[in-house]
Amino acid sequence: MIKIIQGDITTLAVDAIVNAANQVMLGGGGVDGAIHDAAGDELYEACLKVPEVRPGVRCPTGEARITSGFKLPAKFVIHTVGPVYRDGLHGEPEKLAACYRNSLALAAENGCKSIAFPCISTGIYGYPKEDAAKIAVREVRKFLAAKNAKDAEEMEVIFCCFAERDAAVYEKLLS
Ligand code: AR6
Repeated sequence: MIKIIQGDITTLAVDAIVNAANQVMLGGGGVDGAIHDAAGDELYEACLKVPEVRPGVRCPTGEARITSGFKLPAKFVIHTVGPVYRDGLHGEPEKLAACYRNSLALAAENGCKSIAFPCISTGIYGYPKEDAAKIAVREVRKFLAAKNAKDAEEMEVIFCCFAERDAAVYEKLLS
């Protein structure tokens, strides 16, 4: 099932919320900052413990890592790193699609039945909102179709949009 919610992702009592993080994974601005603030210092400590794959990189662009949610109502935080948008011709669509796929796979592996996504890459990283939403919806639909075909188990996927106009973009795509 796919749902759209307009609001602050840190308030959602779901199994997992997704964080639009950066490769270092130690917090930042935007939704990343909000998630770290609400989860508390333990989230920072947990992120520090995620091994670096190379100096300064805990999570390469397009991949995902999971931690506990600590003070958040959500059980887990899935950290993923969206692409920085240049012109759409430098692998950005594939990288953004990978964020959704890898986050959903990690959620399923950890037994999550509900997951909420922010609009990854569409803030500081500058991805055009409509293009990003199309990729998000396509990947989630693909994942749910494959999952249901396999074990008939529904996962609730929420697109959590901070801004009303972002929610409107998703409403249009899902109608
Ligand atoms: N709940 C839901 N969505 C939110 C919230 C919130 N509390 N706060 C912001 N958004 P951004 P990015 C929306 O910039 O573009 C960080 O510094 C926001 O309106 O958070 O992937 C990281 O550390 C926008 O639609 O993430 C990285 O360095 C969406 O979240 C970099 O920013 C994503 O905006 C990642 O940039």
